[in-house]
Amino acid sequence: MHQIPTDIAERLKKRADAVELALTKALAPHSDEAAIARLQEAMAYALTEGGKRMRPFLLLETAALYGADEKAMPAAVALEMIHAYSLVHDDLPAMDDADLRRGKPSVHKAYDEAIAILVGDALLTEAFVVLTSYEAALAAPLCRELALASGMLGMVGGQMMDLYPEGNDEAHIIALQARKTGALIEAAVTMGCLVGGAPEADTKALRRYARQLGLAFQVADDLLDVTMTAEDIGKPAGRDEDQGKATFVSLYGEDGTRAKLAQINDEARAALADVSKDTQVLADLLEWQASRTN
Ligand code: GRG
Repeated sequence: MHQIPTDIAERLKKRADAVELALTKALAPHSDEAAIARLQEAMAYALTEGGKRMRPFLLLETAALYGADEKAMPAAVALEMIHAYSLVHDDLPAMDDADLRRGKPSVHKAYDEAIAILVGDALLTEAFVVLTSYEAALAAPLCRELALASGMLGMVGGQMMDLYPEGNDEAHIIALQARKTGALIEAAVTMGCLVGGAPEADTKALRRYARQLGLAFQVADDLLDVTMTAEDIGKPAGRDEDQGKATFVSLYGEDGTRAKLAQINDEARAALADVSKDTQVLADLLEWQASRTN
């Protein structure tokens, strides 16, 4: 069993606070037009408070390997905007129909359905506005990476596979999660490498790490669904079972899933060994995420 270093939680908190501030600034200036001001308020509701900010953390820590964490903040903001949009749309009645998100009413409950759709649309598009603050030679690959990871063959494609499943076996779960949640996690690392100007061999190894981390994230999420109460995780209990969807836990049982998580983390650590920099923080992140409680 690997130890969770005490300072990873502190480091996450520090980065999360900085990201929260940058997200708040990204939504300013506040408009004088009532409708726009309401949209901005609903976007801020979706975007700020309560998120773990794991994707921005990963992006900033990857860029930090190459001394570029400050420069990477707009990329981290853009990535979190895409993540927040996906959660707002995922909670809609037409999708997961969730009344709660992060322990408080989801956007369509706090506002209404039309506003929730527009909040998602606006966060998605603003993300790319934020990326244009980089010089053109960097903005273009960042936009491409984020668009590919979040679009047809990435997160949206994964959501489609989830809503209209064609299988219930391990291969199907892994393929859909690689797109639905894995693609943005891999994009976090790739965008950090782009901002930091990482050598190609490092980028390749870090992407391998991120693919394992993405898988580990989903496995840990499945474990949380069975080990935490609905109140603990702020969402309705038994969601996936209700829809008859297979999860890692339904396939392997709780102990088998924990063994799977350990094996995935080992593979992620092996990928980190091929990076030319000191990647201890990224290794610590594996331990932290495997034992997270939300
Ligand atoms: C609607 C286009 C569209 C996509 C939705 C990501 C996603 C795709 C849906 C989320 C559904 C879900 C519960 C997936 C399990 C893993 C996951 C992405 C959890 C939420 O991410 P966290 O835990 O959230 O990083 P916080 O609140 O910390 O930001």
